[in-house]
Amino acid sequence: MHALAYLLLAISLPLLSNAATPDSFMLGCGLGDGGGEDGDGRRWNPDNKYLSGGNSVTSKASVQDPSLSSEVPYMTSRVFTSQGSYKFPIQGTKRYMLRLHFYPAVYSTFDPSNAFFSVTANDVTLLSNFSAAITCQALSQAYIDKEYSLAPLHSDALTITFKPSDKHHGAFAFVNGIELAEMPELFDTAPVVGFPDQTVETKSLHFVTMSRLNVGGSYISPTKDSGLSRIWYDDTPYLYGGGNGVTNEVTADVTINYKSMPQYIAPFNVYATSRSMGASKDINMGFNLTWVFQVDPDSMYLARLHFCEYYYAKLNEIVFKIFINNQTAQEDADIIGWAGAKGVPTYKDYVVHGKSSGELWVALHPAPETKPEFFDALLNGLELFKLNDTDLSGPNPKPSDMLVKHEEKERTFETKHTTKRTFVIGSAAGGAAGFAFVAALCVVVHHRTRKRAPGSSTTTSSWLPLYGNSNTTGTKSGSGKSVGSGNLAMAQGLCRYFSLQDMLHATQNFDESNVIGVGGFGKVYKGVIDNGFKVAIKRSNPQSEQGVNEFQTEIEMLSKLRHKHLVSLIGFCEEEDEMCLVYDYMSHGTMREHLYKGNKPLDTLTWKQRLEICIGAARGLHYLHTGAKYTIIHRDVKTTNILLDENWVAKVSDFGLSKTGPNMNQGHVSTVVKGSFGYLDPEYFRRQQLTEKSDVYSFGVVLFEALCSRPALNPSLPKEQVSLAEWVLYNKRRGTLEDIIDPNLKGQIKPESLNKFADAAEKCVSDLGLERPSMNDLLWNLEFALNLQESPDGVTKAAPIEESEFEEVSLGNNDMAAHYKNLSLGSEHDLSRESSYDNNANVFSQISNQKGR
Ligand SMILES: *[C@@H]1O[C@H](CO)[C@@H](O)[C@H](O)[C@H]1NC(C)=O
Ligand SMILES: *[C@@H]1O[C@H](CO)[C@@H](O)[C@H](O)[C@H]1NC(C)=O
Ligand SMILES: *[C@@H]1O[C@H](CO)[C@@H](O)[C@H](O)[C@H]1NC(C)=O
Ligand SMILES: *[C@@H]1O[C@H](CO)[C@@H](O)[C@H](O)[C@H]1NC(C)=O
Ligand SMILES: *[C@@H]1O[C@H](CO)[C@@H](O)[C@H](O)[C@H]1NC(C)=O
Ligand SMILES: CC(=O)N[C@H]1CO[C@H](CO)[C@@H](O)[C@@H]1O
Repeated sequence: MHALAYLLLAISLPLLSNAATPDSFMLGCGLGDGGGEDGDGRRWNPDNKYLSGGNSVTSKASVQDPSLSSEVPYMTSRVFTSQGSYKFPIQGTKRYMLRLHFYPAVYSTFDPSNAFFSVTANDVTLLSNFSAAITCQALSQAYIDKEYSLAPLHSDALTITFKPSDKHHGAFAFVNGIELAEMPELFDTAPVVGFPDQTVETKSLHFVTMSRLNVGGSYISPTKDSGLSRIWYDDTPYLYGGGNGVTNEVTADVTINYKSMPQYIAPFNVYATSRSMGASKDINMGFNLTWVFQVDPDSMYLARLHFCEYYYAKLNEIVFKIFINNQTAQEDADIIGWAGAKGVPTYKDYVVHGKSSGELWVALHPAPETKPEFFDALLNGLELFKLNDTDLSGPNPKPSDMLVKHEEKERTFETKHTTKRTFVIGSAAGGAAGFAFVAALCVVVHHRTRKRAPGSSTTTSSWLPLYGNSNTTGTKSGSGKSVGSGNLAMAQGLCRYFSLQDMLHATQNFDESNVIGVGGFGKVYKGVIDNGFKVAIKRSNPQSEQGVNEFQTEIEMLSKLRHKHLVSLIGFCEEEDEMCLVYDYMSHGTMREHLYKGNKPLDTLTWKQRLEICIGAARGLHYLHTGAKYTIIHRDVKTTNILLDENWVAKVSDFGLSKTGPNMNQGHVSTVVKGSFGYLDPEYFRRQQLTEKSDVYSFGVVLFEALCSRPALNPSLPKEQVSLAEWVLYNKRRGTLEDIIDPNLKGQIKPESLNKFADAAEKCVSDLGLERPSMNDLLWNLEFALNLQESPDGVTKAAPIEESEFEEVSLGNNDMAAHYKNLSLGSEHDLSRESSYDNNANVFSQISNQKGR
């Protein structure tokens, strides 16, 4: 049956590319003659030529939110004060892709909170009573893009009508950008989940995109799509619980071959990455690999699952079940059976009726009944569309109370200070500023293993089915999960919500024996949730009044930053004045505790392990610096903030953050000096200007620590030796570096590797930020040092990239975060309370010292 589908799709249709086909329009509404170009280099034309009737004005947005991906088309708009339309010539027998872009800013006298309107495309309702402002607020985004796929309209004109609501006084309509393009018919008859005999003819239905995910991979920009300018997002935010499985990437020896399937079904990168359950049969049998989406209640949805297998080549090696909304959609999914061979992409469509809860679940589980060779399940991509023949609209999502409260506070703040609203991320140089500092990231465990080889033990034992038999739902109201209609990506609820009961249970009523650290905000406990999953729980001091709003907002705002080398925030609890943050438990504790104890070097890590840890941490920092469209400066990079999981994978922790009235200048943030002595960038200290190079400096000190196994500052030593950075530089310049490296490493390090490493570390601690390498360059050098260490004769091959190659590509593009409003750092507020010098070091180190005892 699928072969047939492919054949149908294979009928060659013109691929859409930007304005390449005659039936393709990209209008920047309100753009002047000549149009403009967006950040991806795509051309947008003025809209007036297609306007047909209605009272409208064009207006420029009064402020440019820094998170806008580009000025065009968002900064100009067309505002309709009465019903108005655009009219496009189309072919009545073709399917069309329509995207509407909305940036709810103030346009001259028009306040976006008054924009309630409907949009129709001929007779199809796309939006009704739509508020872009409310939708964006609920999603913590600056702008919203809506994507529709319209079935043949049997008309030679498409009229898109904007109509201000008559229920709301002073309502108006606006739009910033319209993309319309003919598209190939991507859809066919699809089976209905739960009704074995039913199918739905989707060719005649209109679609609105709810989600489009590159499972196990990362953001794919419109220009990288296979001709349809779609955006594919990372799937991690949608994963349910801690049972995230493992991600896979196609290896060089496998070629992805589309065979007869047209490329426009999905781009190469979607099929080149996947997520599977892992290598352990027992663990896999115990949980479902699950994604949860917030959708409009009670509608009809099409889920398109994309698959491509690259490890197995035979039938019945992996067979799994697909559940949608807890109903069996497929008993025996065998990718090789569908595709015919490894490396061949394929996809499956399922239609499902949405629940009134507005949640849509997709889950995979091995199918033991078919006696497959391996018990695993796999997914490469997932698209979710809402279908209807007349009405695709849905209610506005409801912003959570905490966001609303927060914004009110912000507004008061703004009028007082007339500074632009931004949020601040920086490191928790100390816990002193309360929860705002530690709320950090809500990173769902993102575990990337390169290979899913049969029987391989590279997958970890910690992939317990976190939610398998959990009591908590993770979706309680109050956790900020209130997403409504057809937003293209950003579902909320990346963090799991825990009840106080859960926390009490996990920590045996906050038993003192479970305390593994103490910080300014309170204590850190070891805990166990879900029958055995270990976590670290930071509990606010119940007396502390600080940071309630910050705590909440930061979780909401920042929860989408995630990376294999950043410590994961699993969730939080807020109940009866208790606030807790639940982190992934790092069973090997801090990097520091494996390097030295007191002032005594420890012989726990080999040179290679140290290099790998440094490389991991460097990746984490690189991601912070470049992974989002803004730069996140950690501000407190040190060996106690680099934690190690059970596989010795390094993860950067303690992204403290604070919200404040910032002083953003070009490329730096001027702020109160924070950080830990011994690691502090002298330039930052002198000029009080923070750049990402300050992190590079601190990281240079971390590298020295890895090499010498001694603290960054040791006041008990003779004066010239107190500062590790100075002492290393002094010795390096004298050629006596060998004398001060950890004696345990002597004879272990190849000289080439040592030289490369030491040179790189030395550059990091250059006096001037400009002379320090970027995290990316540093990463390259560290990998090179590792390569030199590992190559048998000291002769090196090309620099090892493998994993990083892929991450590199994705990093610059991880746009999740780019949808947030700007982030910055520093606060006068912090000043009084901040004291993060090393006399407090034990306090600070304990914060992250999640020792496993
Ligand atoms: C599926 O089952 C889980 C656990 O029983 C439940 O929490 C969830 O709400 C169900 N999902 C749907 C969409 O019904
Ligand atoms: C997986 O999901 C299905 C459908 O909701 C459910 O019946 C099954 O019990 C789940 N399995 C596990 C191990 O959670
Ligand atoms: C289409 O939308 C209308 C209005 O929301 C609804 O009544 C109808 O049931 C929907 N049709 C399908 C097939 O979901
Ligand atoms: C329009 O949307 C707003 C905000 O979601 C809601 O409060 C209002 O009741 C809606 N009006 C209508 C007529 O549906
Ligand atoms: C589930 O929750 C109930 C009530 O909250 C509690 O009594 C029970 O012990 C919990 N079960 C588990 C396995 O945590
Ligand atoms: C801290 C930060 O990333 N600020 C950014 C805010 O947005 C502007 C405009 O995009 C950037 O230039 C800043 O770097």
